[in-house]
Amino acid sequence: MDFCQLPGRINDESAARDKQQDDSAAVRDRRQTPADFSSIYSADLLPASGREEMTRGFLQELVDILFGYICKSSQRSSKVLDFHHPHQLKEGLEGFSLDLPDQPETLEQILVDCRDTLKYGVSTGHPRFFNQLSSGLDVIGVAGEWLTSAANTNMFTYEVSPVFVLMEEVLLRKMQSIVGWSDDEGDGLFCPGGTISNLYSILVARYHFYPEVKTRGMGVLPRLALFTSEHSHYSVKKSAAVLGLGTENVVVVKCDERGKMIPAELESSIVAAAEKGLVPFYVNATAGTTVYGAFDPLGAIADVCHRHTLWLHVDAAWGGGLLMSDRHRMKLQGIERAWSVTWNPHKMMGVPLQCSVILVKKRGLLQECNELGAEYLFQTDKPYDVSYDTGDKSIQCGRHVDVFKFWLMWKAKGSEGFGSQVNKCLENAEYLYDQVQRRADFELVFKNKPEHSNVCFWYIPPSLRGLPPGPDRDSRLHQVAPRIKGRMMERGSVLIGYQPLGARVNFFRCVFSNPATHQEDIDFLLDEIACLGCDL
Ligand code: ABU
Repeated sequence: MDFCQLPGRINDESAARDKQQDDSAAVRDRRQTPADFSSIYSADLLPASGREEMTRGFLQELVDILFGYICKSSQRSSKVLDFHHPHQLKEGLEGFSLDLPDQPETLEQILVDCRDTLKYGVSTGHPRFFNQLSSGLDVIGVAGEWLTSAANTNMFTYEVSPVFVLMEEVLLRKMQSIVGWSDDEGDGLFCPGGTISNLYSILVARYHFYPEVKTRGMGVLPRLALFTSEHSHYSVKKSAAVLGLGTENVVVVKCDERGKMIPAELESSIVAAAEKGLVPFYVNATAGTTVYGAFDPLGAIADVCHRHTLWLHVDAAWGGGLLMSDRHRMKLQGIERAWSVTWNPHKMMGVPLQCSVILVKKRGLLQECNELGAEYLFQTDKPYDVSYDTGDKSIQCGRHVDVFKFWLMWKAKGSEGFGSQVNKCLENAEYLYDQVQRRADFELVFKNKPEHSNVCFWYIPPSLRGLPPGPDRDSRLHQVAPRIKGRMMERGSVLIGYQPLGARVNFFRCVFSNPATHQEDIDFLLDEIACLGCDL
């Protein structure tokens, strides 16, 4: 494939900065004598007796690998990804094999495997990774995850996680107060991702209105209806399927051009559903939609929910981070009226995956809804306040410790640090918006300024520039983003997502959640897209 050259200015500046980092890494490397692990096995490490030094040496090697990866992830001259097709990775590459052996392999091989795993993965901390809502590589967050893994415990009881359980309480209280709930309301849980947090919201909403469903099952329910916007996350429908409510009973409410739910449409959908014999009970409003980054008008939606006595959930998985910014939190005005909120710190706040929270306004509801009181775990005669055995609020038994890395990052940055991080990402979005508007080879998907860090646009290759709007231009434009993306993955210089939406053919969605991204990366992105697509 005949790819054009990378823009010189960007390369020169990036290479000079990367060289400084390389130099200091080289000095550091020369000071270390590489250890020989070619005949050492995992059985030679702790807990084998007297193996403290061997274990320290091995972990030191691993730290060096991770440190090298972290340095490389921030270097603009390094690739975002070294793409291989699944069959290539399965077949094995230069000594990297996914196959599992019967006999133990040496620690030297184990270290090579660690290096290769990172090498063939995607560098989501790279300043030019724009593909996902969660990105970045926070050193304190990584340290928190290491510690969590070393602690290797379970969140279900205070007995085995005294510190982490209390940290969870502290973080949940803090987030509830930032949402705007009073001190005597609010409950919550850290969950394995935003989809599960949204699922919890439907589960507790159903239990709130029909508590007998827990014991008597679906037979006690009328045909329940849920409401969510056409731009909302698919997890609402998925949860309706999982919870036995049925995807057909999820009523999809119309949005305006900008992707915001129209409150009048919500109200008429509720009335229409009731007239058809359905029983409305739950509304999901989105604060920060996945593709457009739109904020539903929460106050007006709360008014509708109040009039019809419906549970209001706000999916702020993506937008919740903006609550940390004095400049942007007003975009979530009305969130305090929600009965439950999803907020994913692993997105806009840059906490390493995974870190998602469901907040429920009514205290005790999660416990009542989910508790089963397994006597082998949740004994009531333990020698401490067993209300801290929070595990029965969950639909899981074993639950990963997601809280520590987040708590540690909050300590390290303070609330203000998160606020500045959010501000910077939104400044980047405005910069991209301005650049796209300025350039003749790009077109915005909607004209309004970004509210969140999402910027949606098409690249218009030279062959399409003179074409009138219509089905011919649309069908050709639809093929542009996937073809550029394919080339981009081969080249590995940058990564951005694309999708169609409604009547709009495939377009790029750029999102910023990595504070390492600078304006030069945004210039690079646009130049690279233009370069990869100029012959289409
Ligand atoms: N839960 C949504 C994540 C989607 C994305 O990163 O684009």
